[in-house]
Amino acid sequence: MRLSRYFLPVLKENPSEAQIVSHRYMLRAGMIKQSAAGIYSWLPLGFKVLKKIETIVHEEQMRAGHIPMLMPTLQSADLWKESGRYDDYGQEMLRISDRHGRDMLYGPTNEELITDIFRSHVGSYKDLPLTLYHIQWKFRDEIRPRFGVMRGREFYMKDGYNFDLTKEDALHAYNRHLVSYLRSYERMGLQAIPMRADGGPIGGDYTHEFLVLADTGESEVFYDSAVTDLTFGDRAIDYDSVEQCQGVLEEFTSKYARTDETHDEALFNEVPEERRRVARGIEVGQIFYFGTKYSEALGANVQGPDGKQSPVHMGSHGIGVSRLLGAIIEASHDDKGIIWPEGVTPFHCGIVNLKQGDAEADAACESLYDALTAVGLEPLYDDRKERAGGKFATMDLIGLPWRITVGPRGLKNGVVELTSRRSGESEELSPEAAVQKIVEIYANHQTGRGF
Ligand code: P5A
Repeated sequence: MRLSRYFLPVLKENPSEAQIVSHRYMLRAGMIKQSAAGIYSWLPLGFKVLKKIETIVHEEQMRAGHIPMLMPTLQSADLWKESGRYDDYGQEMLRISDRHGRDMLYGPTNEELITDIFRSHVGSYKDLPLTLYHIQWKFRDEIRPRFGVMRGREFYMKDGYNFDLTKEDALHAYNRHLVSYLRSYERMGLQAIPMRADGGPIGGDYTHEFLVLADTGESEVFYDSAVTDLTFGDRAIDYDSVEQCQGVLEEFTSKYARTDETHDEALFNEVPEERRRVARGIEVGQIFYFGTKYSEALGANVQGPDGKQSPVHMGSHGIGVSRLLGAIIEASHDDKGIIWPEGVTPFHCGIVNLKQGDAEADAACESLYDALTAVGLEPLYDDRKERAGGKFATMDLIGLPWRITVGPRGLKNGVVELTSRRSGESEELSPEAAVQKIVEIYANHQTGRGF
């Protein structure tokens, strides 16, 4: 993409409404624009990162054997009246009536809708196990929408639902989700710690939230610092293996880590004092096992091998896809702007032309641009007639992890400069070597072209 042809409305001033750094940088980098309280338009740069995160979530869900689909944002109230949650959900639910006076709502979650789909089409244990998921906009009329996409009213969520014959099978699905979530967050450059939590309006008493530690997080958390040493890494996992998934769950959840809702001071005090931490975190996902809560209410039964009918065992599992942009920025920025992890960066690298209009510099930039594009990478080429300082400030603000700087002086010696956004370190390389290095950096990350 050439910056002269892109739509990147960066702001020079700090927007006064933004209280936390991620919100400030998302507005300043021209990623989002508020359209109403807690409701945002996703401008091209923000949309690109949103889609990268969404792609990682899809890839990891499908890798775990979960099946993608799409349900609508608007739902009929009937199913919610059947489950009893129409009244329970209270003012967080946006209620609408259509021209015929029928009660509708903008879905805050989809347990009822998916259970209805299941009961219409599945009646036998032979069709189990089954996990369906979608990534769709949700609406919760939060009393205090704030911090930009972090606590929105309209927000983008991955929500998955498992259907199993027995509690044991459903717990395997739960563990499978935990593993797939660990992998997803790590690909986004995040450490998200599973912590025992509360079921809230979704229900069930077996649930973990995934928290990214950050001072600006809305949740108070209590944990044994040993949990921050754990990483999933690139280990191979067989998602069908009950033992392997259970093993990962035990490894990642056996140490004390709880949100304030389930915090137990006596248990916490058993953690050696020097490892006890009280901190704040951003909830980027939550998994639930709630058994037959919805299947009983909606009559979603399956026939077992013995011919007997019983309500299907279920759980639901959510990732806050739009919230993740804020969480990643909270975890990865400096005073100049965002620092995108390679896995989610909107463009793989920036190209800064120090002397636009200089025939040699222009040609060198064009050839770098072509070489990177030819190997499937997406550069953002700042081809504007601007001073170098302004170009650097924009690149630093929007946070591309790598920048190639091209100027007549370097070209005389056959070199360009490759700079890491994270370390600030630069090295002089031939243009070919710079391309090669970027190719190597991204060899371990998803590289496909974004939107
Ligand atoms: C699990 C999937 C559920 O709704 N039903 C379907 C279950 N869980 S949840 O914890 O309530 O939400 C899942 C994740 O969505 C994100 N989230 C939000 N993101 C932005 N703004 C909001 N107002 C908001 N509310 C929830 C969180 O990341 C949460 O973990």
